[in-house]
Amino acid sequence: MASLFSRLKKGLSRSREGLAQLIPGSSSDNQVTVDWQDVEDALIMADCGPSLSMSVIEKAKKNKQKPIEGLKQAMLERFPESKAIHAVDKPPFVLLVVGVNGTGKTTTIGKLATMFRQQGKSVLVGAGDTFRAAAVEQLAVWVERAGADMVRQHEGADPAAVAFDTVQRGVAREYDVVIIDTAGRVQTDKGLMDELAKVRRVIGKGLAGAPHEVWHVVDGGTGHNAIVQVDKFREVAGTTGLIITKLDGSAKGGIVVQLSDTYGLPIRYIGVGEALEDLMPFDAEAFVEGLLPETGESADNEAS
Ligand SMILES: Nc1nc2c(ncn2[C@@H]2O[C@H](COP(=O)(O)OP(=O)(O)O)[C@@H](O)[C@H]2O)c(=O)[nH]1
Ligand SMILES: [Mg+2]
Repeated sequence: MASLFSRLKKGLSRSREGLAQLIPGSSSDNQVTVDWQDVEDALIMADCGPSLSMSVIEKAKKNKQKPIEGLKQAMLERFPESKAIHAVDKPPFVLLVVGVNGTGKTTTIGKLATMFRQQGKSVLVGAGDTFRAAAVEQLAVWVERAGADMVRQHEGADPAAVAFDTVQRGVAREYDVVIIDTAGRVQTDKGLMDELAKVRRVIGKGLAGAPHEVWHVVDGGTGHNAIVQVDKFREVAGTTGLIITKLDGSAKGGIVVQLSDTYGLPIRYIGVGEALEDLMPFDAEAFVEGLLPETGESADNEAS
């Protein structure tokens, strides 16, 4: 876990280092002068969004701690209270994974399947991205590595039919966890979004009350468009949680705070790399620690 956190920190380093120049965290007194306008601009550049950045700064200014502590606290308050993942009385737990193309859905499903297998659970994955044969093959590789099983049909098959089959088999064979992959789609494509609504509906016909969770995978580097995507998918697919990927890369990170603040949706996991183990359960405190400069860390000793 320590190494995953260091990957996150590395990914967020640009934002953090920029902020470290502006907030002299090492200064032990709380009278130190901070140009809050500059800090606000830096938060906006880190994708925190103008209105969130403004209100966080207002709050931080009033906090009576060291500026950096005040800012951390103000930011932490923007995350919804943690909410347990829907527990099922009787397996399978059915998870639907949605999001636009290339955000990391299939990779994340491989990571999740691995995690569930490590917890000793049986896992069945439905290859709901039937548009390209390559997509099914990619998923098959992950599923095999994870030691999970998969339901697939021919290329071009109806994704709703695949989802239905997967859930039915998951129930019949008493799997602990069923995960349904879907094809990427842009939120503006009505036909594809309608199809996603159908996938969701049909899953409920396979098992009443399913899907128990719908996780929207968002690329952490998407910027403001992520806000629009989350809104649209929420409406069509009934999103219950978010996964933000690629936070090891050039992501600015503030989008994580903005998304959870805007929709009050829990962030379940974050992706910090392409390998099976590069998935971290989301922890708001650890995240804010990674995004903002360390207490006691000044612009000078950050330079190394
Ligand atoms: N650096 C990095 N790359 C990722 C992460 N998650 C996924 N990817 C990469 O993003 C690309 C698209 O992933 P894929 O799972 O096929 O996306 P999908 O179209 O949503 O299913 C692949 O090259 C993945 O290796 C992550 O957390 N970090
Ligand atoms: Mg995919």
